[in-house]
Amino acid sequence: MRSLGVPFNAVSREKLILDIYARVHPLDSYTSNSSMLIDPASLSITRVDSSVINSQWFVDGVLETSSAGMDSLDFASLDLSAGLHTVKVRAFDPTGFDPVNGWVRMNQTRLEQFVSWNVMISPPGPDADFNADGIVDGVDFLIWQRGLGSGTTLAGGDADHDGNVDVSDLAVWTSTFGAASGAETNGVPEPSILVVLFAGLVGYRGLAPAPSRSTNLLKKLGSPSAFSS
Ligand SMILES: [Ca+2]
Ligand SMILES: [Ca+2]
Repeated sequence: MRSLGVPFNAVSREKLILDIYARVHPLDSYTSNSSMLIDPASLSITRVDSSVINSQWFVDGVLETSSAGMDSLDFASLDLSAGLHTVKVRAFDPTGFDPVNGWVRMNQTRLEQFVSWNVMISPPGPDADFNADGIVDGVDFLIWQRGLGSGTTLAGGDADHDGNVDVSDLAVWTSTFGAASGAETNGVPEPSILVVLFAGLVGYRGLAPAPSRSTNLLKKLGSPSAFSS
C-alpha cells in the first residue's frame, strides 16, 4: 500500500488519533485564567508536544499573526489601548484539520483546546519623556514647545495623555525634569508660575525663527528650580 500512496487502514489510524486525544489535552499548562489579569507582561502556554501541536493567539477576536505557533504572547509588542481585552489561544493538532489530507474526519474538536483570559490594561501615567530616550530633559522641553497647541500624542508633547499639548503637560515636564522616564512626579509647580511661563512662551512663539531662540530660552530656564518659588 505504501508504494501505491494509499493508507493501509485509514479508519484505524483515525480511531487511534481520536483515542489519544480522548486522554491527552493539547496543553499541559497555561497562565492561570481564574481571574482578570491586570497589566500582565505576557501570557504563556506549555504544549504537550510543540512539534505536533500548533498555536494561534487572538486578541479581541483578531488573530495575532506574528504570534502564530508561539508559546507566549508578549503584551509589550501589542501596544493595546487602556481598558478590558479578551485574549484567547487555540492549541490544535493540524493533522485533523487539513481538508484534503486530514487524518481525522470526525470529532475534530478533540484535537484542539481553547483558553481565554480577561486582561485589563491600565491607562499610562503622566510622562514627559517625549522622545522616549529614558530621561526627561531639555530635549523634551523643546518637543513640548513645538507641540504646544497642536500636538496630540506623547511624542508631540502630550504628557498627561488628554489629547492636547498645553500648560498642564509643561507641569508634568517641570515636576519630572531630570528623572528617568515614568518616574513619579515631584509635585505640580505653582499655577501662577506656569501661567506666567506659558504666556511668555506663547509670546515667544511669535518671534520666529524658533531654533536659536529656543536654545536661548532653554538656557534661561536652566533647571526645575527656575519654576519653583
Ligand atoms: Ca527624553
Ligand atoms: Ca495634555
